Amino acid sequence: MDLIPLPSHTTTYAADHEVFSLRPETVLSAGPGTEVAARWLRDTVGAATGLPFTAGDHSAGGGVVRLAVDETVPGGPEGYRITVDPVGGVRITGAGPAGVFWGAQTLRQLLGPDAFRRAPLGAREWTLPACHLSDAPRFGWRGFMLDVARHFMPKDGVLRYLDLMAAHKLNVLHLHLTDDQGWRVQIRRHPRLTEVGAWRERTKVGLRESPLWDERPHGGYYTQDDIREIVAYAAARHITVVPEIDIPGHSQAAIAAYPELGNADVIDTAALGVLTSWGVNPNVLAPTEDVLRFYEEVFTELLELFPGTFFHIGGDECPKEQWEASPLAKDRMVALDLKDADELQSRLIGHFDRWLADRGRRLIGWDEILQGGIAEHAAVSSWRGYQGGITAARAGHDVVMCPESHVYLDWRQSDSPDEPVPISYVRTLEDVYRFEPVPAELTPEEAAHVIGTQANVWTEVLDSVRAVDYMVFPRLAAFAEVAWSALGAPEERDWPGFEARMRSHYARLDALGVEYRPPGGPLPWQ
Ligand code: TNX
Repeated sequence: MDLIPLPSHTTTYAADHEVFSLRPETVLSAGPGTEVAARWLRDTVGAATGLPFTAGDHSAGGGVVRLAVDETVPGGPEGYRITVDPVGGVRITGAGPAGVFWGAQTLRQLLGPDAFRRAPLGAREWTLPACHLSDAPRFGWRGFMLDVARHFMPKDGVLRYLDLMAAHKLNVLHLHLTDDQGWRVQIRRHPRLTEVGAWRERTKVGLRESPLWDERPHGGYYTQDDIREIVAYAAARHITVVPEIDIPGHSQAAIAAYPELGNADVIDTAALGVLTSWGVNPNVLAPTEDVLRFYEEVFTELLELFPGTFFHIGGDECPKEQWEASPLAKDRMVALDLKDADELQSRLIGHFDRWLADRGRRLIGWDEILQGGIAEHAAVSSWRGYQGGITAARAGHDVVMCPESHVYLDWRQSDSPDEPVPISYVRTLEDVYRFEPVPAELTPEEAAHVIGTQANVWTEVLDSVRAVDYMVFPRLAAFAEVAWSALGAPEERDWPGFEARMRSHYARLDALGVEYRPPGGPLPWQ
């Protein structure tokens, strides 16, 4: 069966290798609350198998695939059970609609790799092993962050990544929509953000000599309708999209579009273009009321597009030199009785924390938002190791653990000189498999604030879907298992067992068209 992620609760199988055969006459009985899962099964597994999955409660001899919500299924709203009976058919029961959907994902894995294609290879029998399986996730936030700012990923690529996330039972797509090098979402009130901010001249893609080194212009953005489509496509897979608008650092693309957003009393902001190099950048937003109003207008449009609770405001890597040199910023610090620029940043984040809370949303930011005092309702993405997350959890704030030490998927996968993207330290598939999101030093009450975990892929050197695939897979499969399954302490984990299951999983990824890093090392053209 080789399921990935590993079902976290008891699994029992019939010993005698009996199977249930899905047939054209097999009907799909979808109870209340199972519409999303039913549609996905019909559209996706239906396309791969050629089976019609006709709606109905009884079948003349073809058996039934029954979907139902039953709140007594254990493990929280995403828990589910599957029973495959050789005669009667399949029953997927979820504690809530999402549970049924994750059960449908498991069902596709039980059908074998060709169930992951978009059309049947030919007529064949589709069988499921007789089994009983019960499963539920460890974490409620199982995230994947895609940096679409450094290199734009066209809409189709994002939709495909939502499919890939669903196949791995990941449920939060964090879209890093803005950075120094690009602004990637249309804002009606401030059109220059994309007219100017979405395009840049000649950028070096490689960090040093690499096949990806190039100096082409680059650009692209999502219209508001594109975003509506992405969000709806995600919802049809029980995935929430969390937008990130990075402030007050990583904002040069916005300043290039509207120079008044920058520290015009210190530098000539009108001379700034969209940034064409990488790294931490001193050209940050001015900490003024006008800038707050501008971003309230931006966020107002985005709240209409993104219905999820969390809204990510970045907050990372904001050098304070310009604020320290700026008479305007200094006046503000004096007026507000602040002792330093960190407190000024904390004020700015605090403003949006309250602004979002007033609108029924919650702010999340990178762990730098702890500096100068963390805002009242804020949650933290802990990226500079575990420490930010530990501090936040101890102070009663929710945390998503995504330490660069383990789950930065832009980091190289081996020390081979043939690795196509030779950045930072080696993080192997096994390193990711042994990643533990909850630090041992937290008490159970503190640990309850670790609401989940996330793998992040930054795209400075990844300029295509192929390049992203290579860095993300197979490591995202290991991450998905860490996020979903109760695997125990890192040193106790069954790495050989995971590797063995991965052999079947590579066949699924092949059928999905994922260009993962092969276990034997990079291919000559990668
Ligand atoms: C740090 S992680 C960053 C990103 C870079 C990344 C490269 C974080 C919040 N900031 O801007 O892309 O390192 O690995």
